[in-house]
Amino acid sequence: MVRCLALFFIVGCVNEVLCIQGSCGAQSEPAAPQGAAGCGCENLKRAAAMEPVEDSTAAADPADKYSRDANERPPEAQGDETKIQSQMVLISGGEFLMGTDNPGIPADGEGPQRLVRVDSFYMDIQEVTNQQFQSFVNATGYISEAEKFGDSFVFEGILSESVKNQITQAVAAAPWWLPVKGANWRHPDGPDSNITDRLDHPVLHVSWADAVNYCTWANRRLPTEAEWEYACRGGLEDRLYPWGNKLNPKGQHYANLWQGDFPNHNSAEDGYIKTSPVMSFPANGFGLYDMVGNAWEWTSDWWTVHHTTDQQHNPTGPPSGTDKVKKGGSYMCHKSYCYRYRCAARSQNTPDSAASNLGFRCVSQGHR
Ligand SMILES: *[C@@H]1O[C@H](CO)[C@@H](O)[C@H](O)[C@H]1NC(C)=O
Ligand SMILES: *[C@@H]1O[C@H](CO)[C@@H](O)[C@H](O)[C@H]1NC(C)=O
Ligand SMILES: [Ca+2]
Ligand SMILES: [Ca+2]
Repeated sequence: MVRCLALFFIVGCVNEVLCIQGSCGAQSEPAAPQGAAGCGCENLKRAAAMEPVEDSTAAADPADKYSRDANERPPEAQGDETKIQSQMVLISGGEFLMGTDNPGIPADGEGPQRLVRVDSFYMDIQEVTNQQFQSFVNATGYISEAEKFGDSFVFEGILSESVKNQITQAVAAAPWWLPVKGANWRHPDGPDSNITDRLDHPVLHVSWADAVNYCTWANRRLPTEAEWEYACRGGLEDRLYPWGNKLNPKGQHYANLWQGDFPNHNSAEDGYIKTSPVMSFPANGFGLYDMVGNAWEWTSDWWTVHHTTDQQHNPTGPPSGTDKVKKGGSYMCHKSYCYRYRCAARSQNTPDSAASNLGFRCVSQGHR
């Protein structure tokens, strides 16, 4: 642990011990064709010893401090917020095959395929944007966990040279991730960046608690993994992607992913090197945008790689754990390192971690 704690972060992978030895990708999944299946582009976690210093109760009990009740505002202000909330679409409940028997990354617990039933719910058609998160922060004074910690993970490729030059130590196992002081949702590419020209992009650098607090404030909640995956599939059965099995049908891009050689060259054939404005690519059969790609999305489930094949109804994952499930992959995902832009794919982060490719969307039981 010592070496990683010195960085204040470790790069987590399926086997934490290997990460600490600084070679998680190569050792954790020697048989996987995707090489760094355990770490790839994604699994970041804060060292357990590092806790935010103030106001940890806010994260523990989101319903309390950041609920609408606790933040009464004049009706006209509430009207503005309602306008700025994402449109939602009804996802009619039903049965579906969750997971896959042909896992792209077996170590992630993508299988076995299993019959799952979910009740109807409403889902944001888009990832929560910077502007939406800003309206929440303006209304509540919420301070995100990355702001409390004072730093967050930023992909090296989007940092300015001046910021990069100030960072002497990268993470050995995944040198493209740098812990950057002053990186947070307001400064997604590091302290010298801002969100003024990307208010309609997904909010980034949000921890799991930040996401829960936002959804709670909006009278919504995070989706369970089962709800998220059911929604991702858009009514198709046993397909890789929300739109089918071909990554680029008719040569078209259906998601903001990485083209080129990860991590050195991003050819941006899909039009975007970093995040894209939400809804820049076609919706799936349920009218949902960017379910794969653009930003990873937090779910409410704790992480496990072991799943029952008994039929489940509204499964919510294990009762406890150390990591939360995230779904969908991001603009950094390429098949060579992160074949996780599939509906069955999954990955995890400690709830307090944040990064320049991780966001969320909300769901609710009732229409708004
Ligand atoms: C939040 O407040 C800032 C500062 O007053 C303002 O510039 C911004 O437009 C507000 N954002 C939203 C979404 O209301
Ligand atoms: C935001 O960043 C842009 C360049 O990306 C810069 O031109 C602008 O001045 C910045 N705005 C603020 C308020 O810092
Ligand atoms: Ca892209
Ligand atoms: Ca997404």
